[in-house]
Amino acid sequence: MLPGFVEWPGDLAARYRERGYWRGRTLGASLRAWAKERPDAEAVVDGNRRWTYAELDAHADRSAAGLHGIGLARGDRVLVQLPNVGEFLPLCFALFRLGAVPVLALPAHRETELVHLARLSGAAAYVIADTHLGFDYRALARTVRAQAPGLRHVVVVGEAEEFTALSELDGGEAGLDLPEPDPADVALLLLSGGTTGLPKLIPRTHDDYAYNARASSEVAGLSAGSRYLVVLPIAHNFPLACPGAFGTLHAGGTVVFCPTPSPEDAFARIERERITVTALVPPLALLWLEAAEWTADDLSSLELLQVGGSRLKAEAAARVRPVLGCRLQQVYGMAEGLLNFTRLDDPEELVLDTQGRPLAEDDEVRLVDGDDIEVAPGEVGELQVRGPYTLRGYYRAEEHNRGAFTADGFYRSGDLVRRLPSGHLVVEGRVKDVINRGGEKVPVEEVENLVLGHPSVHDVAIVGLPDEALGERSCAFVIARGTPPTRAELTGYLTDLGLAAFKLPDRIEVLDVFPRTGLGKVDKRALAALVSR
Ligand code: OOB
Repeated sequence: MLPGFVEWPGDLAARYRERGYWRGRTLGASLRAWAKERPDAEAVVDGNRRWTYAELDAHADRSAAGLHGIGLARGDRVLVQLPNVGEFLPLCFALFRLGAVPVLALPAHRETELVHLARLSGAAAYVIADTHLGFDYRALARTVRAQAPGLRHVVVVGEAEEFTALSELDGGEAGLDLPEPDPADVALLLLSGGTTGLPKLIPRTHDDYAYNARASSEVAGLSAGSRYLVVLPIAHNFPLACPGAFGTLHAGGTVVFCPTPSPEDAFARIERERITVTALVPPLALLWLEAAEWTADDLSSLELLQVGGSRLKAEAAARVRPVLGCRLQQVYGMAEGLLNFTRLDDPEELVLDTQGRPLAEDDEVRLVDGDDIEVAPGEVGELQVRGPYTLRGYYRAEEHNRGAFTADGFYRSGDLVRRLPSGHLVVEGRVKDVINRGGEKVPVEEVENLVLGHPSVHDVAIVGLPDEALGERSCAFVIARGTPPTRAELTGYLTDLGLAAFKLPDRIEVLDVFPRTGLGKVDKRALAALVSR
C-alpha cells in the first residue's frame, strides 16, 4: 500500500467486500472491460475530436507505456493540473494502469497551492496544459519546479517548449505488460476544499472510487444513451465521479468536455451533442436559468441537471424544470467521500428543499453537538460519517488527522445539518472556517496568513458575507499599520504570491480594533453584522 495511506480497519473492509461495495477491480481494468463490451461506442468528445471506447482504451495503454518510458512507476505521485480537455481521461487511466497516483489540482490553483501540493505529495511529475484562458501554465511550472526539485518531469498537453509533450509520450507502442495494481490501494489523491490552511490530500482507492462512480451512475439513472457534459473543472470529485465522467463511462455513455462553464459554450454543446445530463454549482445554475430564458439554442435533450457544492435556494430549484425542461437532482457531497442525492422518484418538496440522502446503505451518518453527542431527531448537528467510500485519514497528515476524525473513525465534516424523517438532509451551515463562494471553498486561515505578510497590515480577519449570486463572498477586515492598503494593492500582493483568484478578498474594510468574543477570539459574527448594518 502507498505509504501515508490510512486503511480501513479489517472488519469494515471485509464487510464492504462482502456487501459488494468493493469488487476488487482497478479503475484501469474497468476501462478494459467497458472497451470490450462496447468497443465502437462513443466514449469521449472534445470539440471535433472523438474517441470510441476502444480508442480510449488503446490511448491509455500508449500513454502508460510512454510514462513508464520516462521512468514513472507504481506508487509515484503525479501532479495533474488540466482544464477540461479530452486528454485528461486517457492520461488518468494510463496512471491508474501504471499504479502511479494522479494528484488532481484545479486549473485555478497557482504557485502557492502547487508548490504546497508538489511538496506534500512528493510528486515526481507535473502534467499541465500549455495555456488555457490566457494563462501560461509553463511559466507556472518553471516557478513551481524551482521550489519543488522532486518534480523530475513536466509533461505538457500542447506546445511543450523545453518540457515533454504528452503527444510525444503517446506516440509509441502500447505492448507493455504491466502488473495489475492492488484494487485496495490508492488510485488517486483528491484535494480537500480546505479547512485549516492549504489543501489536504484525500486518498481514494480503486475499490472505493469505482463504487462511488458506479452507485452515483445508478442513482442518477445513467444508461448507454447518456451524454454527460463536463462543465465544472474535471479535477473536482463532482464532475469526475458523482457520476460525472467515470460514472458515465461505467454506464456506457458519452463524456463531452466543455472548455468553460459559460452558457454560450455550454448551450452550443448541449444542442450539438444532444447532452442529456450535467452538473453545476448553484451560481452557475442561476446564470444558466437566466440565459436559458433568451437563448436560441435547443436545450430539449437535457433530462437531468445535478446541482451541488453549496446550498441551492428553493426558489432557484423550483425554476429548473419550467425553464430548462429537465429534472433537478440536488447533490450534497464532499471530496472526502460521503455523497447525498435527492432520488429521481422523490416527491417534489424533497427535491426542492433538501440536499438529498446518503448514497450507500452502509454510510453511517450521525449528527452531533459540540461534545460529540448525537442531537435529538430533527435538530441541527455537525455531520460525522464513516462508510465504504469515506476516507479514514488524509494523506501524510498524521497530526491533522487526530482532530479531523473521531476515535471510532468518523470523519468530522464541519457541516451543520438537519435530518428529516425520510432520511433526507438539509445543510444549515458550517462549524469550520471556510467560505463557500458558490461552491469554491476559500480556506480562511490560509488567506489570512498571507494577508498578514503585507507590510501595511497589522491584523486581519476574513469573513463570509451573504451574497445573492454566490451565496457567500469574502470580506477582509484589516487593522492597518500606517496607511491602510487598498483592495487593489492587497489583491495584487496576493496574486503576486501566487494565490488562486477565487481566494482573493472580494471586499476590504479597515477597522481600528476587532470585536472580540468572551474568550477573546475575534468575533466573526459581529464583524459580518458590522457590514450588513
Ligand atoms: C463538493 O465537494 P467539496 O469537497 O468541494 O466540498 C465539500 C463541502 C461540504 O462539506 C459542504 O460544506 C459543501 O461543500 N457542500 C454543500 C453542498 N454540496 C457540498 N453545501 C450545501 N449544499 C450542497 N448541496 O462540493 C461536492 C463533491 C461531490 C459532489 C457534489 C459536491
